[in-house]
Amino acid sequence: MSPRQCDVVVVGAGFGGLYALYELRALGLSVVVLEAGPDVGGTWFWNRYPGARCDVESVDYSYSFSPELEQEWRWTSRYATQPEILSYLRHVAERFDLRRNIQFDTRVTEAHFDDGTFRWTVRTDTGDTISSRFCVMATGCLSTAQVPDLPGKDSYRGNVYHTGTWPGPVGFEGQAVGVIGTGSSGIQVIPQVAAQAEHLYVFQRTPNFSTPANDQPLDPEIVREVKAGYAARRALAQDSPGALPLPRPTIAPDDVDADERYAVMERAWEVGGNSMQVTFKNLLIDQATNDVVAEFMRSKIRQKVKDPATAERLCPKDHPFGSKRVCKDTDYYETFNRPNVTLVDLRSEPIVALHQSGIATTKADYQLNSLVFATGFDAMTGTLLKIDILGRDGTRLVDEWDGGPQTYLGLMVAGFPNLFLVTGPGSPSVLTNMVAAIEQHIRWIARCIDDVDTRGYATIEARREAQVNWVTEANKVAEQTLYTKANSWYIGANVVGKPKVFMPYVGGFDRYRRICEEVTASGYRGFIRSPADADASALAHAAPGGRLPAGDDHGQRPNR
Ligand code: N01
Repeated sequence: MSPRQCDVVVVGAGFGGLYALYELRALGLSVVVLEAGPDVGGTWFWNRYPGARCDVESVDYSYSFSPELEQEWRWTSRYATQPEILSYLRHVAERFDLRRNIQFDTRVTEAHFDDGTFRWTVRTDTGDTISSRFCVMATGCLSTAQVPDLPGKDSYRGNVYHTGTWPGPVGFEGQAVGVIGTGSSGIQVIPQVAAQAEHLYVFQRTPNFSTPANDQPLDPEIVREVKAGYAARRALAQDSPGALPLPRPTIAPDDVDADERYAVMERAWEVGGNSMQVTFKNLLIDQATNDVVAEFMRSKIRQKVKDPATAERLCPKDHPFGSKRVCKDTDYYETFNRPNVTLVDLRSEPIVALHQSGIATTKADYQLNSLVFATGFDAMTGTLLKIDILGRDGTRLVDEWDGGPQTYLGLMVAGFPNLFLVTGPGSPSVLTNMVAAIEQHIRWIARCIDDVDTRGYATIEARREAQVNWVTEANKVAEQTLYTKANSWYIGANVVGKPKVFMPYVGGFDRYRRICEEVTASGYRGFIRSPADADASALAHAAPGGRLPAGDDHGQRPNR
């Protein structure tokens, strides 16, 4: 049977895939979206553990592409819960009639480029084969759950969960529960489990910094103000390093006296959320500045946690503030004041093994009915490398990235024509408001594909030299910061054997966005478009394998 044909295959139907479909379809392209899950949502579909909530304010963690959507959707709280974000994405799918081009329950297993036809052949675990001119990997940065290979892992007979692949509603009443991991997911799930379980054991390897989310219902008056000024709010975010409408810090700790220094941090603590990250300038560059904030954060932990020994074990001391994702919590530290919660410090009593009924450490044996892995993800590269991606001359992406991911702008990889990454390694992605980063990438990709077509090219790909320069530049910027002082997932440190490369671009969303715009304006500097003699006036239809005719169901099952 000959494969289905389309212009673009998009992999994933989360924030990235849905918006890619919307933009690309608007260009008259036939698009097929392949999604492993049974519904839209991507990361926000699977991370449905109790307490899952966004750590970017809901009014900002939302699409900006449709002013009508902005005005009609009503967020109910400062930080949206996972169910609310999923409802939003379902609404987007309905409102823009996106579902007709999405095939659910379909995991992409292979994507192979053919040098002769300039087409990608995409295969799935459902036996589908699709042939497309372009392939957009909207596979998410945090979509492959990471379970550590602990001794005896398979002998444990209790219930096992991972926060990133949560099965649906789960009850812990009357149970002894263990949670391994105290990152953003652990810090959110732990208070929820503690409220249900008979006893909760928190297995902590590294304490993290967490600021209060100070979540609250959104005041309708504030919502009205935000909606009236959305355009300006989005514009401010576009010109900020984190793609967020936050003020830029202007002072260093030494610019003010001790009282004012403390007051700056106290005000930020009261506001909560991301405020602590914009207290002082150069917070992630200057160690002395960072020490001031880190010590303030530790003092707050000591105030909140009644038992001094437990408080001390919860104080992060091995990495700068913000060099790992700063968590936002609701009652996390207070949870350790509950009589039914025990903090197990894996630095002083490492895990020896899991056994049939629990976990043995070097000091004790913990009997557990359920075990929750809040142990994170094979971030940024894991999901892409699980797909067998073959580029020009049969080059495998997994081999190209053997020493760590190499991209040009986090958008394309040399040797892989017409393959686009959405918020790939080498772009600001996870260091920013992801929705804004996704929108910026999708717009860039859509424009690029349109340019390729209208100018009569068949392919575009990154020049290897441009890629090498970009990777060098991204590494140089990272090395000037304190980010590289932490064993974080940003650097692949959480996955045994993963190359230690700082993956996101740390130079700021505003700067990065301008670089991307300059590249487009320069006629795609650093990219090769072929055939070299394509005429600027050539029609898209004249290109090899040119656009399929648009039709009502053209994205679903195109007829050629
Ligand atoms: O994962 P993590 P996450 N033995 O990698 C521990 C986003 N997110 O799912 O630090 C014992 O941060 C590990 O310990 P250590 C957000 O971007 C956002 O929590 O490696 N422990 C760590 O404590 C975030 O950064 C939201 O020593 C082990 C934990 O597991 C990203 O997702 C909510 C271990 C993993 O922390 C990932 O967060 C949730 C082992 N063998 C997630 N292996 C919001 O928007 C790992 N750990 C709020």
